[in-house]
Amino acid sequence: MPDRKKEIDKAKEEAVAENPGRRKFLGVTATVGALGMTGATGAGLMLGGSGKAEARSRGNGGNDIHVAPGELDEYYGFWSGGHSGEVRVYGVPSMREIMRIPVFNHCSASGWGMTDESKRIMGDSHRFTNGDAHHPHVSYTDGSHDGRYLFINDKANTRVARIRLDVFKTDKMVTVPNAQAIHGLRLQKAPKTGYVFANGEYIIPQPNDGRDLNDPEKYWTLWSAIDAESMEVKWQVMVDGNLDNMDADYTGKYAAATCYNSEKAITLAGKMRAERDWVVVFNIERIEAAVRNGNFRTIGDSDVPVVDGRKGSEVTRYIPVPKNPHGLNTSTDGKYFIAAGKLSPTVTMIQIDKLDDLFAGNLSDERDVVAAEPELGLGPLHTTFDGRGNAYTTLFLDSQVVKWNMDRAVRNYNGEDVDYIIQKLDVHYQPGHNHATLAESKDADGKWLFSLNKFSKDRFLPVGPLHAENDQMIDISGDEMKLVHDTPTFAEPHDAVIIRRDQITTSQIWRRDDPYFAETIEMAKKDGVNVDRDNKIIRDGNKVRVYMTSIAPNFGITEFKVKQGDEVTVVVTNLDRIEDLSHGFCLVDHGVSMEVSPQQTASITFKADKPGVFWYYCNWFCHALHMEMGGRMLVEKA
Ligand code: CUK
Ligand code: CUA
Ligand code: CA
Repeated sequence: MPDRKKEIDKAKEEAVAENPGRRKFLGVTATVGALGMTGATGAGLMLGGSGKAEARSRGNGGNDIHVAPGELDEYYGFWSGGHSGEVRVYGVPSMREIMRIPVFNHCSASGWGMTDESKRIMGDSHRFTNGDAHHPHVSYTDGSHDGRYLFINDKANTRVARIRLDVFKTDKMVTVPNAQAIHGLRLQKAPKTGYVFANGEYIIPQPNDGRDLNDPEKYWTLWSAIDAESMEVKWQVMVDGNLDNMDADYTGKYAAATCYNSEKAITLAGKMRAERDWVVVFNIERIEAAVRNGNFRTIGDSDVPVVDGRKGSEVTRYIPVPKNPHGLNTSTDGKYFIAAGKLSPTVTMIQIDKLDDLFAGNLSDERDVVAAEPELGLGPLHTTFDGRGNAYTTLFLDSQVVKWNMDRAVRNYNGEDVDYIIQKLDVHYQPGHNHATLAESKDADGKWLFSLNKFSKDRFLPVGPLHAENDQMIDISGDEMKLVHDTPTFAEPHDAVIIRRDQITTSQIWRRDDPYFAETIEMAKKDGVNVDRDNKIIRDGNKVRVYMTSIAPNFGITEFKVKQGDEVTVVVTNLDRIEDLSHGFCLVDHGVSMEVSPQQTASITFKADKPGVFWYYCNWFCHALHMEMGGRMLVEKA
């Protein structure tokens, strides 16, 4: 593998040196995938003449949309799975689904939610089998993605999870106290992702212990900062109104969130009463200072410091914007927070370099930080960027994506007679988020744009009343946006993040000392078992621990006996070292199933509550004799 990667990188460098032009670079990049499979012959063939790569198939804007069998994609795309609770990994631009990462859901295949390792990670919230994952974001160093972690919110059960991008597994999960429904979630971009910021969406009594049930005036929500390494909630800020979406700046100093319910209403009509709601801006240094100086309270039985950030506080500012804003996106040049109007046809551009003055009290009005408020169309929800000064905003009601120029919008706002709208493209239908390649980092490259449309209607074969959604791929590398592909998706990607493949380094097999299963190995040690070698059954009262190895096509133990009522833990260690040689352990009629990938130790606990013979088998196809890989659990009648 490393040699192949070096070869690819070298070929890329040579290609760029020969063909600095954008189109040529794109063409060559796609051929580098082929080189990965064919080696030096491919290099000679494709890179020998600078023009040859041009012959490949292309999207209308100039981007190559064709990724041939065996070629690798240029980007990883992480799509949130909405109320399916998972994360999906696509290769971009092929839009081949490469992997699903279970997070807040439980997974029949991998055993996520069933295994002892996943239960430890999920903690108490393991009792929930659903989640609502909206906002996936990859960690940063200095405004660029560093490929260490992906973080995602759970609106349904108020959680935040972390996924390790070396193994593509969820490895931490935290339930956020004092909040209800984590919605907007973003990361500190610079100097690195120290904090994960999380919006509590709904306003609730504080503490929510039965007091003030029907007194919305006494409901509040909190904005939380979670330590990206420990995944502990470090501090929270109490705010007025609710919190919807958010983003952080590129300096590490500020973050901003939209609020659609400044009214503190509990009905739909009430939430639309005011002509203006607001964007709350958080001053992170000031919040940290308040925590340091003991200027906080705690709420209920949580010991997380809560700083008062309600109107008039020193740690926040409330910037009035047209009613019921939704998306909030930081432009990749670091200049603006852009809040989408939703009920207003405008977006509000907040000039980040004016925020120091706003907090210092040097501005007469909060609105003085508004650099422009361009009118874009009906139902603006979210904005993304191409790194060339243009922004792309979804128009939910118009079913369009509008491409507009930020600089010209500002000049227009200042009275110049200049048009800022470049193009409107129909999408199918009713887009929510959109997302361009690398567009949450300073490396935005303006190649591909995805419009995550909430309705597909007639775009796919009918499958009954419930329809797929439609994530449309748009080539934005040229002057014009061109629609190039429809991707049906199941409920319900809200958001996505797309990063270059070289920004992630994966492990092809597990490290034996991986913390993911260290506790299981610790347990084995206490039982005097070396899981790398031993096949042993330990009886401990009515608990039975069965330690077995697996090497294709054999389990180390093919028969074990327990008593009816015993609590059984099966620990399987896959001793195969070969890439892609995963085994599984499935015990029939017990709801027991798990993945055991190369060099992984996995463990699952269940009750042997029925007497009789129960077969277990390997459920990841591993060998010509995979069907034969199994054994029996013999359960004696109590
Ligand atoms: S939200 Cu769903 S379309 Cu959760 Cu970012 Cu706007
Ligand atoms: Cu081991 Cu299938
Ligand atoms: Ca409102």
